[in-house]
Amino acid sequence: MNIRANHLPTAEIQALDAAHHLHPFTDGDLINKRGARVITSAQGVMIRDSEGNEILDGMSGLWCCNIGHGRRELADAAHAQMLQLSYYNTFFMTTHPPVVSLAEKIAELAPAHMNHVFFASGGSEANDTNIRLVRHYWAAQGKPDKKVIISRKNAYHGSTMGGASLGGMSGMHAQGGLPIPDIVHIDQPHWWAEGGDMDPAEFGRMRARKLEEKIAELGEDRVAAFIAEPIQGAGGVIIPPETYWPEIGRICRDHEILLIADEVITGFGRTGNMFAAETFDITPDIMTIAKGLSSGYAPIGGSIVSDHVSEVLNANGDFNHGYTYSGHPVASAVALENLRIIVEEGLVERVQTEIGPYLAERWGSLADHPMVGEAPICGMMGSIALTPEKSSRARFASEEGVVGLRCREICFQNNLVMRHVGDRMVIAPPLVITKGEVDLLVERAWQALDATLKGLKDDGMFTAG
Ligand code: PXG
Repeated sequence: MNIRANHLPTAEIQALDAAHHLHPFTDGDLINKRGARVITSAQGVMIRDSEGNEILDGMSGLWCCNIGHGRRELADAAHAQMLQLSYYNTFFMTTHPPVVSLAEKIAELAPAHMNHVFFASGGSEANDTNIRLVRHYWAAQGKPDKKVIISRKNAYHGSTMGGASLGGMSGMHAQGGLPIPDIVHIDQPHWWAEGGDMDPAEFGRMRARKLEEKIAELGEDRVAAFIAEPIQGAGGVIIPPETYWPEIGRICRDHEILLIADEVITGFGRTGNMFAAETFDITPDIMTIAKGLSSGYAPIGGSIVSDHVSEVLNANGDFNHGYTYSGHPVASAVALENLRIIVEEGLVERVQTEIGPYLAERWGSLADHPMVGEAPICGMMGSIALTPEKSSRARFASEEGVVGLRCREICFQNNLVMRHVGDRMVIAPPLVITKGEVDLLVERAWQALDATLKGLKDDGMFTAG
């Protein structure tokens, strides 16, 4: 790997970071005392820190680097586009070639009934667009009261006021006066944690019907849309029972509710199809995209909308909404090159037929570990539930997340990035990971589980709560 020594000594970077940089989702006092881990370069599925450690990136950065790190073609695309047209906007009757090509390509890859894209700089902004868009859609058809959006507890839809309101994370709602009005949350389809003695299929149907109950409670005339991730990502890679999505689809159709599939994580090959809508046979009216759209090489996201939605939008004057960077030319050119690589290198088929099944088999073997309750996986996103007692799916006596955090720290020391969500560990490696790298990932995960278990036993913490 060609690594340039382009940085100050680690301690100096950490001191500057502590002095001037506020981090997302981080305890500021803790990071400043301990010093941030400094990542200096990356190639393929490996990231490298300022101390020269080579770490396997089991999270594709933050669920985004689908084609792997460090591809020259994307750097070349950005370079060429910056020289040609570094910036121009898409407001007020203008457009430019890269955004047009990108929109055309996305329409080609999306389900047949979805042919228009409204661009944003990331997933949160795109979901803010969706809130305004679905309300405008119904208002334009004479139904201004049809504006409530139903989402789910433990969903993640971003960090803006709108995105975090759509999300169902109580810790986020607790800060900043959220959720904003007319967004409500129903229970999630998380069988392992909440299914009790119920059969998973029955539980899936029951949780889907929570949507129908909520629509009945509010009145159909007040509900604009339902939003959900096909697989909850930040919520812990929760793969719903297979009865869930068909029932959700029926309910949205029966009650004339728009269905927004938030594909920010699941899009662009992660589940073994271009979109998880295909994997779960969902027919969305809107899909949120970001992350894998550019594999994280440039900030870009958007909302793909179905033909009947775009027709209403286009027939009703100005949509008074947009971002300076909606369809940014450099981000568009980078995304287009990323999609070329995903398509021409057959990465989606690779996930479906080759590396996905291999990862599933190897990841599934972690379920044999004495501390693992389940190890579900779909394509290139998987999770493991940590438990002190497999048979009863028990939680630990310690506060939720304490064990998961310990395991994450041990993973990092063992040169593996695996994220924790409470006491669940999650992975979403780049789609280009090789079989040898999958073996390494699973080997390091197993070692980290062993070390976590030993530490818990030594500290008397391997007990159910
Ligand atoms: N929707 C979904 C489903 C996401 O996963 C967003 C929207 C927001 O996208 P932006 O680009 O605005 O971040 C996301 C983002 C985590 C984590 O800790 C997950 C995300 C972002 C940050 C952290 O798992 N997902």
